[in-house]
Amino acid sequence: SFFDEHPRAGLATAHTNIALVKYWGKKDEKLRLPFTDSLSLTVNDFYTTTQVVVRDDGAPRRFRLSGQEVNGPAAERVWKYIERLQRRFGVSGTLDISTANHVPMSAGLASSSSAFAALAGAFAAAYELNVDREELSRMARLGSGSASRSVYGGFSRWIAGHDDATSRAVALDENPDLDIRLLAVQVDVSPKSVPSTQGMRRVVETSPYFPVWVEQTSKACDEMEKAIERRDFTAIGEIAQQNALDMHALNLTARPGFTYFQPQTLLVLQLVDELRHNGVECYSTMDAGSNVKVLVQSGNEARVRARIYEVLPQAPITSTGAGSGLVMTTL
Ligand code: 2P0
Repeated sequence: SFFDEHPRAGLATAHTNIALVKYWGKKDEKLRLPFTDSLSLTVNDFYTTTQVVVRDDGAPRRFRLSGQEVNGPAAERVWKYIERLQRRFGVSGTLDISTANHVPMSAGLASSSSAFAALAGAFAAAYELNVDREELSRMARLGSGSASRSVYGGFSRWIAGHDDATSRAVALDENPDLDIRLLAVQVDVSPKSVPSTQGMRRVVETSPYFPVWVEQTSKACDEMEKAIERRDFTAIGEIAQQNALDMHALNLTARPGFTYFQPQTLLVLQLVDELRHNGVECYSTMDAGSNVKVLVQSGNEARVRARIYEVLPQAPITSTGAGSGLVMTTL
């Protein structure tokens, strides 16, 4: 019948998340078990949609990004990940994967969190796996650590755990009743100097300050969770900004030290502090790159944008709010 011939297929959409308390260091690289919990906000405007088709007609496997076939290291990472999931769930078949990232280049945001969450979701939908969201989070984690948190909307917390079964994210507040916006300020377009996997490995292996980072970040997670419960924007911003500064300070203490800062990065960080001191409440955070994300409430967004534009008119600014979790469909 048509249904027997029709290949199994799954479709999923996941949004990018921005860590408010960062994941920066793996205890186990293969299983992607982190040293600490981390906590993030899933955003609305940046997302990945992925379709997985399972074929058994002898056609070669294929991975397309925005319609273009991808080969090389990026594709290898995807296929290694897929083979791992197939072994884990005891399923087989040649896959045809097509994916589209709706993450504007101008936002300067990494898309691996939405990419691996969407891929995990599309895989589960294609094979009609009977998995709950914590299991989907574990599956996403194996692709990219931060992807574990993109299974959920709003605020979520990745519980470090101690093995594959216990390391997964949980939802804290998927639909927060809190005015919070995120402005992504792109100060530099060049690819990041140190890929995050390598950067975190270097601090784990060489920084004498790494144990302090672990201790401070664990504390920051607990404080951040309470701040979210109280809907306390000020505390959320203060904790997020300090944790990002801690992470970037840690990188300088690796042997050899490294930094994601570019000259204009500092300029934006200073502008955010200046705005806040002048009564326009906003906070900065940064990931494994030179771009700055600004946390602000909607009433202050225009003032923040205007000031950054005044000083850095060439820096694109993209803004977004809280977004929803992984959505998946079996086709
Ligand atoms: C985070 N970042 O919590 C941190 C903060 C960047 C800085 O997770 O090695 O792509 O694939 O597990 O998730 C970026 O690293 O790393 C990241 P892998 P991932 O969002």
